Amino acid sequence: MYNIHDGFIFALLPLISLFSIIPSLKAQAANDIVYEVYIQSFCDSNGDGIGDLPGLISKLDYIQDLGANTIWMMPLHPSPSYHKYDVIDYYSIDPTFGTMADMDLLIAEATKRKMKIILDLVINHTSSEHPWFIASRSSPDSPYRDYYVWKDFDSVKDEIHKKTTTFDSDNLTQWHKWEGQEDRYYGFFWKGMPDLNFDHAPVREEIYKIGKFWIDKGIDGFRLDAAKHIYPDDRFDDTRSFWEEFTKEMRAIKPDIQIIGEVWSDSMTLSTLFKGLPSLFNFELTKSIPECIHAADAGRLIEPYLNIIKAYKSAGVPFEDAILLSNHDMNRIRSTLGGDLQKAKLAAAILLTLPGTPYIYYGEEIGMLGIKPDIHLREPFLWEEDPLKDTRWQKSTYSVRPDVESLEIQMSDPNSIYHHYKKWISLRNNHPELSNGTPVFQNLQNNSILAWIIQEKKKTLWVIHNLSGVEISLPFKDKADIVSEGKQVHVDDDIVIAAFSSVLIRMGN
Ligand SMILES: [Ca+2]
Repeated sequence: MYNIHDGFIFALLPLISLFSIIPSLKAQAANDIVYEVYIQSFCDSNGDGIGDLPGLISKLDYIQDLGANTIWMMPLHPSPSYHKYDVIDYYSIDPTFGTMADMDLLIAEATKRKMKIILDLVINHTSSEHPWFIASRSSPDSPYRDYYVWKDFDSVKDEIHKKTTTFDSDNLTQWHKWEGQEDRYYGFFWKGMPDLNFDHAPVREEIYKIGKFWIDKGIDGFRLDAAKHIYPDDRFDDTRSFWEEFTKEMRAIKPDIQIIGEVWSDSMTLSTLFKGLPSLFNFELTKSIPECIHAADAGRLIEPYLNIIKAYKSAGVPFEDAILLSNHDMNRIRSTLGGDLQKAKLAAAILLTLPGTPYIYYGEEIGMLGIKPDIHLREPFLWEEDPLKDTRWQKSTYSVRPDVESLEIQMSDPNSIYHHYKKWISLRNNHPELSNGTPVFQNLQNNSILAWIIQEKKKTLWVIHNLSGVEISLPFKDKADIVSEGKQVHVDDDIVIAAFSSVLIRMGN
């Protein structure tokens, strides 16, 4: 047991009060908890082994009971790929997932539960099998030719050489050949994903029409895939302007539309995008949470986090921090933490006590495992002890029983990671100051304690995470509510925090 010397808690001074210097800048709805679903792996309703929309509908009560109020659905449009990030029709549902009637029902059932739906919108590129591209690639004279970016191969080479092109890419492999065509077309990710040409006004009109279609259907927000790549890096200003126009167009249809962008970049670059993309995934924070746990060093989180927020606020534009432990493109958090369930629980408690909007990747709440390649990050959810109840479009490599216990087992075990998630989500939902408040980090003279306070009117909320593998004891010289345990301690009682555990304490009158 680690003992901090008596009276310590009262001797504390705020270590860093950067947060109080600049007023809170908040965009969009607050206090949401988002649950990211990979439809294919979630729940199958018709016995073909592939997760689908009716399956998801049947699990809305589960997601709501967990405490999330918003669902981010990974792409559901028809697509030749298993992951669906290359769309061939933005106005319909991939038949393996269901029908438009199923989607309408999902939206209605979500609305009935006051839950929100965020659609994954992939507009940087289409599939090479999208009718626009089929027409575009058919002839230089096609009316759809300019929906994509075509260039004469020699000029591509020339311009890359001279570095004068506006569509230059140091990587020539981003200019692809289509058989029978002299010119090359631009595809940032690969030849099956040709980039749309946002210099061409009709393309922008098509995108806004798609947005309007889904807003009219009743969805609540968009998660914008590959938002950094609308134009190549040397035209980043144009990318920024596009998103400002996009969000303005969407807000004209639905003023409270939620817009979340996926941009892999440094926080200073991100801050320049908030006008158009008022919420961005905080991937830098995603990295520092497991790092601070690994090193049992609070500074590994506090320092980068304060730098991120300082950069974000420097733009002077409202933003909503989208925080996460992992997603469909990243190793699952429990795997990052060596498979350790206690550490995975600690990571969850840290995420769920930090400001912003937490995004929980499906299966994280039952401690699913998975490391790259990507397909293993997207394994079937384990609902019951009977594996036949799982989706079975792929055989799991990492998330297998008993390494990962099924939800059924975990529901009857109060110490399961599932109940841990439920508890900390509930604490967050009942203490909006956690997401909206201003955390002031505390130096407890022990690097393995990550702690901050949030000042309420007359009370102080303490968030304390024990990053170490040993129990610690904190002497509180007053009456304190251990909110997270639902009990009070009295004068001269110590508050004991188990290894890799967290407490929420309220002090004051
Ligand atoms: Ca199915």
